[in-house]
Amino acid sequence: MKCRRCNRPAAINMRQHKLALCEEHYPEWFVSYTERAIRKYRMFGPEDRILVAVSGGKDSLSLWDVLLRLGYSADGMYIDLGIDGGFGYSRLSREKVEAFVAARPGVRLHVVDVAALYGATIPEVSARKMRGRGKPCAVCGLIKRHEMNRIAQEYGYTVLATGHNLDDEVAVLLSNLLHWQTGYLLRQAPVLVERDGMTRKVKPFCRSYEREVAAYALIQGIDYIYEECPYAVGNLTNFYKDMLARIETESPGAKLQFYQGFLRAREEGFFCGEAAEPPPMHPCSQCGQPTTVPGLCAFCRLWQ
Ligand code: Q46
Ligand code: ZN
Ligand code: ZN
Repeated sequence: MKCRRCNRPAAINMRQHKLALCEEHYPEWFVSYTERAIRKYRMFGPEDRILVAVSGGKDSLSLWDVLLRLGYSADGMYIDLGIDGGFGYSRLSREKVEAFVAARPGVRLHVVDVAALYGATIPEVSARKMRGRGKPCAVCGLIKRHEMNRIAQEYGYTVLATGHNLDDEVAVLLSNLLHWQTGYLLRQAPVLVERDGMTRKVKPFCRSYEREVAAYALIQGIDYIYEECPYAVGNLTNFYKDMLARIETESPGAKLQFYQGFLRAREEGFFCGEAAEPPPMHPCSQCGQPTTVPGLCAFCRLWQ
């Protein structure tokens, strides 16, 4: 397989785009493809201050790298969840993020250490709340959302960017459709606009396949943590990803069509009416962050 641009051996063949590119031309294409997604969905502009939520994985570190290459003002934020999993998951992922920053003088990283700040790691607080049953993912998601918005608001960032890729988005979309989670379907979008103390959220890799992001990280020499969070192993999202991968093998481009078709349906008013209106928000009586019910937000109730 030859590179479409220069005829040298291709490093990646993207059947969904009918495009093969070499090690030199692929990163250029990937960066400009991301830039086109940023513009198409009006995610942000050069005047915005962006906070990138980084986990130490390939998606978030590649996103930060791409935004810096494009010249955006982009700082990073890492949340140390205190997860060990027998191999020091949080310690290792934090090391990867810190090495990324050390190699790029002048970039700023915010580190939130959950145990140091609130007195318990994610598995500890979850075990207390769930009385030792189940995975800590619900508690983890709640804490991450709260802390990302808190840092964004406190430091005046106008945009919060996450590294969700197309494979993540279609797995969530399939799950939401299978269960007809209309509330979640309404909120699944490349951009969630800012409102009432909530910073705008964007997903610049929402049209990029996971293997495209992995190829970018590899070619650019971005060192990331290969292991997944130990609590992600065997979860339903990974099951949906496997199913969608089988469909994609038979029908290249199926994931992209599925996602873009969904976004078009939204634009054309497929999801409309009262349910499309987000519920009113109230400031939490303790931390001040927006919450749908007056009084304490779910985060403050958790630690109480
Ligand atoms: S929610 Fe669950 Fe993830 Fe938190 S505990 Fe790990 S798998 S990191 S996206
Ligand atoms: Zn080439
Ligand atoms: Zn609160």
